[in-house]
Amino acid sequence: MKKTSSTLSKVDSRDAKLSMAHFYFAFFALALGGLMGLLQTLVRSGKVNLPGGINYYEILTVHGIMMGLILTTFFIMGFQHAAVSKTAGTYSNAARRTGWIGFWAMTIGTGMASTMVLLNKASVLYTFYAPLQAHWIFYLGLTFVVVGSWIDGIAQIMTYAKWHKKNPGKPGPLLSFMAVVNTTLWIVATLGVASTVLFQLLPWSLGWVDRVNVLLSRTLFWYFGHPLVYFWLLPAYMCWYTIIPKIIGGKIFSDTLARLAFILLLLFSIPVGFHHQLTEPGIDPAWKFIQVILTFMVVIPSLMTAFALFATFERNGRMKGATGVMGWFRVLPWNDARFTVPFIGMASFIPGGAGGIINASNQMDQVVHNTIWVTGHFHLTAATSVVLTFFGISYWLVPHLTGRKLTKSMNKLAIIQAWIWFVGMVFMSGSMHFEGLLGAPRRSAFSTYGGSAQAAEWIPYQIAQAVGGSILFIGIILVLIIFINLAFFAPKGDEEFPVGETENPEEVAPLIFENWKLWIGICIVLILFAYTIPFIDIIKNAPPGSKGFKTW
Ligand code: HAS
Ligand code: CU
Repeated sequence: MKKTSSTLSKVDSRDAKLSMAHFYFAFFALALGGLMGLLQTLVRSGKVNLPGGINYYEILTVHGIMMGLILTTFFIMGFQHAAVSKTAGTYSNAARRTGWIGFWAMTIGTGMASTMVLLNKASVLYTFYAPLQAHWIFYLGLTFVVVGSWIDGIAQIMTYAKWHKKNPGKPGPLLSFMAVVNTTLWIVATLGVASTVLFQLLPWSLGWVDRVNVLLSRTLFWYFGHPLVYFWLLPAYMCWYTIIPKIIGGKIFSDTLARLAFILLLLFSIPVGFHHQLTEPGIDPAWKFIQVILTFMVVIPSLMTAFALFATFERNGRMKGATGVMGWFRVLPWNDARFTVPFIGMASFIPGGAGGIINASNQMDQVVHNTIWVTGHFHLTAATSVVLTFFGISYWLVPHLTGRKLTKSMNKLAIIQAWIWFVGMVFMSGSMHFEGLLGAPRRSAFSTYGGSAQAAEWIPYQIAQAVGGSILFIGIILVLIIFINLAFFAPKGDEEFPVGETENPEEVAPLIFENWKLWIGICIVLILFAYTIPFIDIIKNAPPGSKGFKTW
C-alpha cells in the first residue's frame, strides 16, 4: 500500500496503547458515574427510594468523583498524550514509561478512593469539604490520582522539550503547546488540593490531629477548584480551535490568538477561587471583590475564543459561497459526527458561560449560591460543552488509535447520541436552573426537605430532571456502545487525526509564548497577590483549637 501522509502521521502504536489505556478507564468511569446520576434524579423526584438503605450521599459522591474527577482526568491525559505524540513526535521510551507510571498511579489511587466511597466510608461528595470526614485511604487514593496525573503530564512536557531541542528558535506545534499549557495549569492548581489533603485532611482522618481549620481547607480546595474546571475546558478548546477547522474544511483563524487565549487562561484561572466562597464568612470582602474582578478577566479569553470560532465559521462559509448573516451555518457538515457532536457542546457554552457570569456577579450569586441552579450551570458547561466535545473527539480518535474506521452507521448513531444528550440536558439542566431560582437546595437528599411547604413548588422541576436524567442515561448507553464498537469491532482502516492549519501560512506565533519562566512567574505573582493576605487572615483568625501547626 502506498503510504499517504495521513498514514505516515499516525500516532505511534506504542503511544496509542498508552492513550487507549486512559480511555478504557475514562469510559468505565462514565458508565458507573452515569448509573449513579440516573439514580439521583430518580430519588430527587420523590418517586423512588434507594434499595437496601443505600445512602443518597454515597451515590452522589460516586457520581461526582467518577464524572468530575476520574472520567475527566483520564480522558484529558489520554487525549493530550495522543495530541502531543501526533504533533510533537513519537514519545521517547523514557517519556512513554513515565506516562505508564502516571497511568498506574492514577489507577491505583482511583481504586483506593472508590473502594472507600463504595463502602460508604467516604460519602463526602466530590468537594470533600471538612468537617465531613472520609477514611484516610480515600484521601491517600486521591493523592495518588493527583500525583499520577503530574507524572502523566511530565511525559508530555518531556516530549515537548525534545521537540524544542530539535527545532531551536521556533514556536512549538499549536496542539502540543496547548496541551502543555493545560498540564502547567493543572500542576499549579493541584498544589492547593494536595496541600489540604496532605497537611490537613489526611492527618486529621488518621487521628493525628483532632481539628482542622475548615476555612483554610475550603480555600485551598477552591484555589484548585476553579482551575479544575478550566483543566476540563481547555482540551475542549483544543478541539474547537485546531480540530474543528480541519473537519469543516476551513482554517484556524489565528494561531497567535489561540496561544494568547491559552496563556491568559493559565494566568487568570487560579487567583479566582473566592468566587466559589462569596457567601462564606471569614474572608475579607475587599479580597472577594478583587477576585471577582480577576474572574471577569478570565472571561476575556473565552470571549476571544467565541470570536475566533465565529470568524472560522464565517470565513469558511464565505469561501464556500455562503451569503447573509447566517449563511455560514448552512454549509457546515451536519452529517459528520466529528463536527456536529462538539458543535452542540460549543453552542451550549453560550448559555453555560452566561450562567457563569451570573454566578460570578456577587449580588446575583447571593440568589443562586448553594441552590440547584449551580448544578444546572455545571451540567451545561462540564456535562454538555466539555463532555460532548470529549465524545466528539473519541469518535475519531479511538478508531485512529485502534487502527479502525468510524463507519457510517456509527457516525449516524453518534449524531443521534448527541441530540439525545442535548434534549436530556435541556430538561435536566434547564429545570435545575428554574428550580434553583425558586430556592431549591443542591446536594440535599429529598428526605431532608421533601415534606416542606416549598418542596411542593419544586417537585414538577424535579420530575423534569428525572425525565432528563433518564434520557441522558440512554445517551450514556449509546456512547458506550459506540466506544466499544470503535475500540474492538469496527472494520480495520485508517481514521484521520484531523489537525487544522492557520489561515495565513506565513503566520509565525511570537516566541514570547514559549517564555515559560515569564508566564509561570506572572502566574505566581498573581496567586501571591490574590491569596497571601487572605491566607494570613484565615490562619491568624482561626477559631480556638484550630490554630497552629499541630491542628492544621
Ligand atoms: Fe462555573 C460554579 C463562574 C465557566 C464548572 N462552575 C461552578 C461549578 C462547576 C463549574 C463544576 O463565579 C460548581 C462547583 C461546586 O461544586 O460548587 N464559571 C464561572 C464563570 C465561567 C465559568 C465566570 N464553570 C465554567 C466552566 C465549567 C464550570 C467552563 C466547567 C467546564 N462557576 C462560576 C461561579 C461559580 C461556578 C461563580 C460558583 C457559584 C456558587 O455560588 O457556588 C466563565 O469562564 C464562562 C466564560 C464563557 C463564556 C462563553 C464563551 C462561548 C464560547 C462558545 C462560542 C460558540 C460558538 C458556536 C462559536 C463567556 C466560547 C455558535 C453556535 C451557534 C448556534 C450560534
Ligand atoms: Cu469557578
